[in-house]
Amino acid sequence: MHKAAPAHDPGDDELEVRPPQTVAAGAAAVGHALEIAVEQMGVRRTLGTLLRVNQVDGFDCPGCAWPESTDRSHAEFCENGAKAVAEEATRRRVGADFFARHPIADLAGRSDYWLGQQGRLTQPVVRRPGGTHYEPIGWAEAYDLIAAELAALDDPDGAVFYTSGRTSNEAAFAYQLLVRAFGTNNLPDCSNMCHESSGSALTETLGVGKGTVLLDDIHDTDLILICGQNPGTNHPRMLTALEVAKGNGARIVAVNPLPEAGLMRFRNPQHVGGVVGRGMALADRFLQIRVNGDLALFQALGARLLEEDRRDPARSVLDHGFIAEHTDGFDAYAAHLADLDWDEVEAATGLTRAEIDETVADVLAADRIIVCWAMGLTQHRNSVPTIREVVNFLLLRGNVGRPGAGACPVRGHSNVQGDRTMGIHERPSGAFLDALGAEFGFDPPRRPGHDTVDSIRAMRSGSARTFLAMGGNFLAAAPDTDATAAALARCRLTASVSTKLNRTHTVPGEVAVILPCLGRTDRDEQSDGPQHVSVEDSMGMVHASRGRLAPPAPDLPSEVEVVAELARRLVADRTTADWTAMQADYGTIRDHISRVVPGFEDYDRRVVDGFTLPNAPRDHRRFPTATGKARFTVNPLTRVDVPEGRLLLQTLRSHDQYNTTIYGLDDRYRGIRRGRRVLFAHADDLAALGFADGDRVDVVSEWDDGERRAPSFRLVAYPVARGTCAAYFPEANVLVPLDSTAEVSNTPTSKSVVVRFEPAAP
Ligand SMILES: Nc1nc2c(c(=O)[nH]1)N[C@H]1C(S)=C(S)[C@@H](COP(=O)(O)OP(=O)(O)OC[C@H]3O[C@@H](n4cnc5c(=O)[nH]c(N)nc54)[C@H](O)[C@@H]3O)O[C@H]1N2
Ligand SMILES: Nc1nc2c(c(=O)[nH]1)N[C@H]1C(S)=C(S)[C@@H](COP(=O)(O)OP(=O)(O)OC[C@H]3O[C@@H](n4cnc5c(=O)[nH]c(N)nc54)[C@H](O)[C@@H]3O)O[C@H]1N2
Ligand SMILES: [Mo]
Repeated sequence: MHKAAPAHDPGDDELEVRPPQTVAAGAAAVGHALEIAVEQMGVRRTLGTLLRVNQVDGFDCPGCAWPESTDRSHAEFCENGAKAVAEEATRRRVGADFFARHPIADLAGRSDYWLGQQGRLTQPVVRRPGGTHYEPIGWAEAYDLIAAELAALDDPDGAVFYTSGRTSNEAAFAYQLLVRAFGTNNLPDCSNMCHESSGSALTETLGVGKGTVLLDDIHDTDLILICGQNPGTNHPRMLTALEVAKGNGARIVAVNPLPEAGLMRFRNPQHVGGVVGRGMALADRFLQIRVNGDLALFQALGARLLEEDRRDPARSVLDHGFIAEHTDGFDAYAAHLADLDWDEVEAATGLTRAEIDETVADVLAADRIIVCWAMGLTQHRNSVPTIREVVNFLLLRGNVGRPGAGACPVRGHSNVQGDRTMGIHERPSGAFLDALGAEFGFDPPRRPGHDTVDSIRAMRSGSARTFLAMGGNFLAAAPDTDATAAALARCRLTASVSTKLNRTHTVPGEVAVILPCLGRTDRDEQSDGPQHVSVEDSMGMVHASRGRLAPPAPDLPSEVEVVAELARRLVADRTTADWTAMQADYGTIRDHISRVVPGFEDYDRRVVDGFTLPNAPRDHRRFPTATGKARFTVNPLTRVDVPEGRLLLQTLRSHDQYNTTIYGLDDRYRGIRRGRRVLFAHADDLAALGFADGDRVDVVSEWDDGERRAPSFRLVAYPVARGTCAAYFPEANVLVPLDSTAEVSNTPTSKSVVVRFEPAAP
């Protein structure tokens, strides 16, 4: 039995608010996952796919980038992984008849949930100049059209090539080669909106823009700080690792403005005892920090450790041996923190001196410490300095480059880290370009390209006129939805390689093309036989992924094939690359990669069993920074100024979504059902502002260049940190100003937006 896709969205009056839950996962999670999976895939397909997620011979879960354990249980997936698989392996289809029935104006009026629920795209379509509908186009004609538009540009920098983080290593490598052979580094990607701040800060301070811990380190450590991350929803398999860590005696400190269910208590659905029962308390300490307070928190921890060290030099509070041998900048850092303004720390963090002192006691009791973080740290104006302070904190006690210790930025998309390793980067290193040019006999462009925000500016000003997306949903993911829509609409051509319909398709350029493609779960047959691809997880482990399902339409190309088709038309004679051979056998692409990207030697053979990429700080305490040492840095203590009568808004994910893909309208752990236009704020803040739970308000963001408005949100009194509030991404993206970005990384400040409320029009 298959239910049809929803014909309409539930109205606002169906929204239900209950008290938040305090335990994550357990039986409810398994039940909910199976319900969604069976609804989309049917029973047979559900069993056939879910048993293959993250197995050695199966496909990599298209959900998060959390690594697989080497002793994989049969059910190495989680509720939200199951939803991600169901979303892709659905039996619903979008064909030519669908586009005939729904003009673009109609699609533009639909919700993200409705668009995604229509099913897999099966046929290439085009919107011709002035057209009101997408209409069918042949594959060859579609490729010809895109190649001709690109070839007609007088400057290759007039094109923008976006990538989302699901693209495999093989497709990503081929894609960046196509783009650089074409002549530009305009390769913005979802990283620019995600962990760019982590990459920037870690590269500068440790010399490698990736984390320094492996799964075994998490399992066997003394203290884990989890900052700005909601693993119960976004990395559910991480809870299993935390459970192991706790079993081995680790303490966990959760740093979050919200008491997220997954941080507080966990019932592991993979154990019989976990399906029932009360589960295990995860966080030993909950620091309910104000939004944007983490820079101050880590400075405070650092200042207190320095003070303890001075008071009792015999106690080895700091690892002076490590500091002397492996770091520089310590004296300037210590001098800076000697003047720390504690009133400012309390104002920024909302934490008491006692809470900070108790955390320092946790730190002093721990020989090995890991700091994990995600978007709660990376999407603020001062995110790069914040993550530099995380590094300072780790360096003080030598918590880098030894077992059970280190920095753990927890990545989002399942291959976002791999895409960067493969060269999806608007500012590639000279060494990468040298190797690429030598391998393919050409001279890659050296000018830095546009990141995501700069791409929007370039399209808005008309200096970029062609937009091509390898996956993702640029319009809904980017900040300042109205500005981004205006930018896309100004383009001569917008083209998307996509598995599902999404908001980006509803704002076409003068000419717009949608090219459907295979996903992770689909079988990929090329002329040399069935192909597998490979991905890199959050901890630098690379492994193969092989889909097995019959594709949703017989002639759907893989992403590699789309790249090869365009390359043969556009750049055939510009490099020595043999695009037909690369498409026929992805092993050929892996052979190229093995000669261009360090750490991938003998890639094609080693990927069968999987391997871990080398990481100098982690493996050898070698720090390839500008000075050859790990670097202490000095960062001014800053925070967002929130005027009277305003709150600081962060935008976050519900439990039923994958970024802009909305699986369902519930957020079970936070007690929300059948609706997404909610705004969580503290009851006392609401009262002080003259509002109450249940009121409908317009949310207005205030920024240097004026105001932005998101109409009609229901206020929900919720235990968030005082002075702050939260709403869902992507509904709230319209409030994030395009020019409000992080220093250095240029990441939109999706977790720091100053807002006020106005009563909504009745
Ligand atoms: N099921 C599912 N899985 C996913 C995704 C998904 O949408 N759905 N998305 C994937 C992607 S691309 C990513 S990047 C990750 C995202 O994973 P997360 O970073 O966990 O996602 P967010 O919902 O943005 O949550 C941010 C968390 O930070 C907290 N926070 C907000 N501001 C601050 C702050 O100033 N300080 C601190 N300490 N905390 C703060 C919020 O309360 C929230 O708990 O998940 C990946 N996995
Ligand atoms: N306000 C606010 N904005 C944010 C964030 C936030 O926390 N707050 N988070 C940011 C973050 S962390 C990220 S990573 C970005 C996410 O930005 P994106 O990666 O651009 O967005 P997604 O929603 O993951 O993209 C979903 C679309 O990808 C396509 N797709 C799915 N699988 C495949 C595939 O295998 N191949 C191809 N070709 N297409 C596929 C489908 O068409 C689907 O509609 O959003 C950012 N935007
Ligand atoms: Mo992300």
